[in-house]
Amino acid sequence: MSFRATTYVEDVSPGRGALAPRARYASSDAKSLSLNGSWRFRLSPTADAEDDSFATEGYDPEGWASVTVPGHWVLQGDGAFGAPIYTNHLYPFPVDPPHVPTENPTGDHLRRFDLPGDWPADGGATIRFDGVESCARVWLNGTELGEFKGSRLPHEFAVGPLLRRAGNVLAVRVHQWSAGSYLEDQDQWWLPGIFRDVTLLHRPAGAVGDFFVHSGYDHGTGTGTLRVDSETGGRVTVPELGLDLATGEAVTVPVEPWTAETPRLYDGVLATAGERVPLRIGFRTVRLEDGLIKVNGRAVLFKGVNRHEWHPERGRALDPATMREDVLLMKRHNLNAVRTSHYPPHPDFLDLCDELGLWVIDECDLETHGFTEQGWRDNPVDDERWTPALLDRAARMVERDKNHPSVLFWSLGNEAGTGRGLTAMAEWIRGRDPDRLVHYEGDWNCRDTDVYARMYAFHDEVERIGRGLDGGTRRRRELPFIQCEYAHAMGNGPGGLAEYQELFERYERLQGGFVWEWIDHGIRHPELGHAYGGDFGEELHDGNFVCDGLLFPDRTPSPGLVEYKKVLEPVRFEGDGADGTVRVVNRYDFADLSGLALEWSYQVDGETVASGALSSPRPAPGDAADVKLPEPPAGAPGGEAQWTLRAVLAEDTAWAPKGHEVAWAQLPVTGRVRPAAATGATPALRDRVVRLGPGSFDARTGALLDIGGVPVNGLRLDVWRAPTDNDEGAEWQPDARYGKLWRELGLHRMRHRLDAVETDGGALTVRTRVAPAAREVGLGTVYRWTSDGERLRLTVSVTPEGDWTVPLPRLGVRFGLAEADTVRWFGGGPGEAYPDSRSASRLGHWRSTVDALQTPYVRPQENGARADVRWAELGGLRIEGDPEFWFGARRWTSEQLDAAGHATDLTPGDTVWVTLDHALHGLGSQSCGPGPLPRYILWASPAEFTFVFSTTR
Ligand code: IPT
Repeated sequence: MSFRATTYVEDVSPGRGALAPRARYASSDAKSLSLNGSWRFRLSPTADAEDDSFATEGYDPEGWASVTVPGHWVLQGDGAFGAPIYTNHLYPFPVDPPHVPTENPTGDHLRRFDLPGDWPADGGATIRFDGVESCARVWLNGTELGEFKGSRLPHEFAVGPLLRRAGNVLAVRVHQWSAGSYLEDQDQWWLPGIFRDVTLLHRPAGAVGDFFVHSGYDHGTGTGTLRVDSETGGRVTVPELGLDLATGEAVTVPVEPWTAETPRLYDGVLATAGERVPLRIGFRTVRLEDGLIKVNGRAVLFKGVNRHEWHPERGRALDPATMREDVLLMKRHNLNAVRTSHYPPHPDFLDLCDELGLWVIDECDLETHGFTEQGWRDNPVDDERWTPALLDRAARMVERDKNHPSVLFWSLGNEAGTGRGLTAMAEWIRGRDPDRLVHYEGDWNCRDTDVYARMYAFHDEVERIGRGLDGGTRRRRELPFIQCEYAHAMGNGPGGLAEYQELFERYERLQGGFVWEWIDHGIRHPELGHAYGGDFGEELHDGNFVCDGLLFPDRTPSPGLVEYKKVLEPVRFEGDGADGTVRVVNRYDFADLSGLALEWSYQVDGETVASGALSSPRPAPGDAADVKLPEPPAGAPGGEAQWTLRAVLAEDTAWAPKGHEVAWAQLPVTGRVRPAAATGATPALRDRVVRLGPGSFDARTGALLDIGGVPVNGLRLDVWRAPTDNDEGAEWQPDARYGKLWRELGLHRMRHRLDAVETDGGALTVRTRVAPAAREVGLGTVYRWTSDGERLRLTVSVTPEGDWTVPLPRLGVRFGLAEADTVRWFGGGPGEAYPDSRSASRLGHWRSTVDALQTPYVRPQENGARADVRWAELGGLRIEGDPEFWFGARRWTSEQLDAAGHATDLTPGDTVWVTLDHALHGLGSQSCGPGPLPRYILWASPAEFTFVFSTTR
């Protein structure tokens, strides 16, 4: 019998022929054969273009290409197999469910395999597909096995009688678009293909089928209760606990509990007549109690992130090393939770979460966001015809992942509106697994959920929710709150993390949040560096909205992740450096501080002059201990002094080596030493040049020419920055979007009018007005230069004129240097900082190159500022600030940075452009959340700031 492709492709049912879903496990003794590797491949433009003959026995795939499985064909073949498409929520095809376009790229895949010599002759076998996007039809040795949808969910087929010793051929036809695509409208690249493992599994007679490990923890008695339900019976042993019990039988014994902070696993074995299966048992109980999410009796605070699976070359086909790297990076950055946005991850990822310790919200592969364009009309989640498909998805997730202690929540999906189908999913899940909680954000009435979840709620609303003043249904009022997405990490940002964390810590009802998102989905590209939406000629796309992660596509942590790590620190040092006492606060939910070594050091002007171990009592979770600091080292030089306190790992752990820094703080002892005045010299005019100490100036324009022979180009007031994604803001934002308003006002094309150059007594004074064409607003700007003969001092006075209703991007000066490579500074570092993202900036003596000061945001934008700089040296100049300033240096101008679309558009010029800023506008996260909080908005107001220049050569 044969099918017209469209009958199953556009069928709303989940599929046909697959086995019932079951737990995922790796057998100790049953054989398996990976079918990953090189497969023969033929791409057709439509679902029915080619007949099914490729699946018949003896078919010769002569002339076919090859692809690597797991993989996405659009990311292979150098463009020969089509291209990726990026849309946020728009369906890239006409919305007419369940129909899909005639242009439906279809990949026929063939894989020959022989059984290994030791493959047993008896028993059965299955073939498991861990992920195929979006719809597949499967044949083995000419016999059709069935077809399925549900891209990021496993599907298994019984193949026993069809298998041969040698010359097996597995044929898989994969369609990019199917009815399933309507359920998979996540904000990500559309990437067809067999992108997760394909495995042949031997099923010995009497093998384990499905099983469910129940392993709760009673914090009152310190005991765990183990019961393993198995459809095929068998015995369970846990040698470490001396347990040997039948499946279905429950025992209670003293145990150490599993938590994300203390991921204690007990090895066990489930043995049936035909198979032994290793178990990794974590005892823990999660409950909604007193309006709080409690694990093992304690309320937890989620320090989380949303993780899409991403690799810049392989897309969502992740290798084990990359998955491990993700978990290690999360642990090393003080994260304790992950939401698997927006689909169940590769199953190995959850093993890593169990082993290394992360709380997990496991999310179903479901999003119908594009229906928002039509007011959610015809939304599949509210249409009974689709309910079987939704239930199938829920079951495939729960059954596969139910034995992971790390999973606390089942999430129904993301951005799918509301509807009966979601309720049906929640009901099925509760029936199957009453021991976990249900999450879904899309229904603010919380009809089906155990937590009130929101995304991108602004700080003030989060505070209202924390105080219980947000109203809502009775159900909602009884529930704890999490931000399942917040702090949109697109481009430079997010700003405002510290303020969110303060709220989460202050109000019990607020149980934390999950930053959006883990990694930029940039695709490695030979000409562009990393590609984003539109770079493959898509007719509809959402640009670089797909690059909104805490990691760059190559997994380098962005400054946003460094900031988040600081904000999440599980140990706080609070106190007064001058007074010499410090309070050590344990902010873990479960762990004591015995795994950490505490250290102190003492710096003068950024140089460490003494250090040692800090002996401190080890406060219990939630407690604090007061510790006396040592006496400041005798004979320390005078200068700006501070204590630095650190908590580092005392021993190697599974996720970081001994010495890894977990937390730190700096406590000032004495204030900063301000630069001495530089006055006394008198300006002298010769040959149209004014000389003042080491400086020379054009006598007519007052422009600075050089300092002690170091040419200085175009020093002047600067207010422009290349707008960040968060400056630009999302179109739907209700509040002012300053990036747009700045450009409308013309802040990127300020004109500098010279009003006067005066030499009076000991100063050269240059009076100007800085303003954009067509507007009445301006900045009266006076540059006053003085010198003591050695050093040259500039005081800039700025007086806003007119009605400034829009803040300034920055306020400072910029100038060009002909040569500069190494930069040294005393101030905040080592990384970039902005007013509302500066927690991780630590005061010290730093050194970098100009190139290394740049932060490589996938779409170039303002970056690289260093905070609190006392002095900086580069290109033969030393610059001291009074007050401290924001420092930046780059080989292109802000205007060039602004014009660039990709990193490769930036070509270094001959000049290093230096910015010395008195103030910067905050970052916020308006690309999908709030703009900067009011205190970080840089309103134009009268300002005066000073720099003292000297030469270092
Ligand atoms: C929210 C989505 O859940 C997420 O997938 C992603 O698109 C994120 O926004 C933005 O990057 S939905 C948004 C309309 C709040």
